[in-house]
Amino acid sequence: MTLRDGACRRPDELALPPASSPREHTVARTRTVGALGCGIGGTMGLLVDGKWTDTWYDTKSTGGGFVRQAARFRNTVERTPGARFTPDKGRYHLYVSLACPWAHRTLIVRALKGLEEVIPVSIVMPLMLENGWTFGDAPERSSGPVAGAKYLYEVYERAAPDYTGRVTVPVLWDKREGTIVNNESSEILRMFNDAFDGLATKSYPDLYPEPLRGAIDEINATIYDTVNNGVYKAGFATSQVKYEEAVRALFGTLDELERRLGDAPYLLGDRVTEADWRLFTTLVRFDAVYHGHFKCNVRRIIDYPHLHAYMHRLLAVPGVRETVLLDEIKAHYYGSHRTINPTGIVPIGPASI
Ligand SMILES: N[C@@H](CCC(=O)N[C@@H](CS)C(=O)NCC(=O)O)C(=O)O
Repeated sequence: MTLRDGACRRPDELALPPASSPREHTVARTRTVGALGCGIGGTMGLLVDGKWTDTWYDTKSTGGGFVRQAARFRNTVERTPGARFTPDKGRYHLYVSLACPWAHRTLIVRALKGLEEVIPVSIVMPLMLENGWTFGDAPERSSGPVAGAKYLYEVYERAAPDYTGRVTVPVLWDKREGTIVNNESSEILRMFNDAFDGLATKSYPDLYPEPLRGAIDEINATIYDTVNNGVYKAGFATSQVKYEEAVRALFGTLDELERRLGDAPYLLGDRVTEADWRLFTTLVRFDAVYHGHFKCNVRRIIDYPHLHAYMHRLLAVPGVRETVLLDEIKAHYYGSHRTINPTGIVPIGPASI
């Protein structure tokens, strides 16, 4: 098994497009190394009354615990005639990061339904430092319909000049009104599954079928709290107690999911639902990033036979592999979170996931 160019995959295992050039990362890293901060200023920011401020997550007021802010833009694209936002080819634009597990959900459903031509995408650069998410020079890295923007926060400013809050991906942008429709991945995922179904070029089973909704909501809630957001609660904790609380809950759920997946191929039985894709984006990053960078090192996914096979079952679904760029994922996490990895060094392993 050879490790090439710092890749964490066997070349035959994930045939993926290359990440941004290592030189690009090095340049950005050198430029910002003086701005490292721990807790107050430094390498990540938010908008306050429409003004960008370089501020890391505040964990002082929560006893060292990381608390994720609720998304602010919560409109819905719906098929109801006369609705403000109705599905339409080319009307909407999606802003994502390939590193981000939340944005990844939306990219997966977009790929599964063949919505690539219907909803074009802009992919921010891997590093998120003192200006937050940044656009690049390549066409797919550009700011899309918000012409001239260098940073994602300008997209938020355009939608709400007085916006206060974090500037996150994914963002669903409406070209017609020139505003953000929604910046909550779980809701964008459902819109792609449902409202955009009539524009889909590939048929894919409903990910939120009526009879399973209660069970999906229930398992989503546990997985969101202890796994999807759980890894962040572990990684961004600034107290031992909060860190351990998060890690114990995380592995409690993973152990439980391992038992569940011993009996059925998917979380809710024989059919794949949105709950599987929401879990997948965390699992696929786990061994390469969360295990080391976020100190979730009790076990790796590869150590769980059923979870590991399940992750690979989902990875093998046509269209999904192309959405998983492990080099870019690693470059983002290890390079951007300077409070927990001040050198920005990106580890070369694991050899495979
Ligand atoms: N609730 C949001 C969370 C999205 C989110 O936190 N995205 C991260 C990237 S993984 C982000 O953009 N963080 C920037 C920040 O917090 O400043 C969703 O699920 O859409």
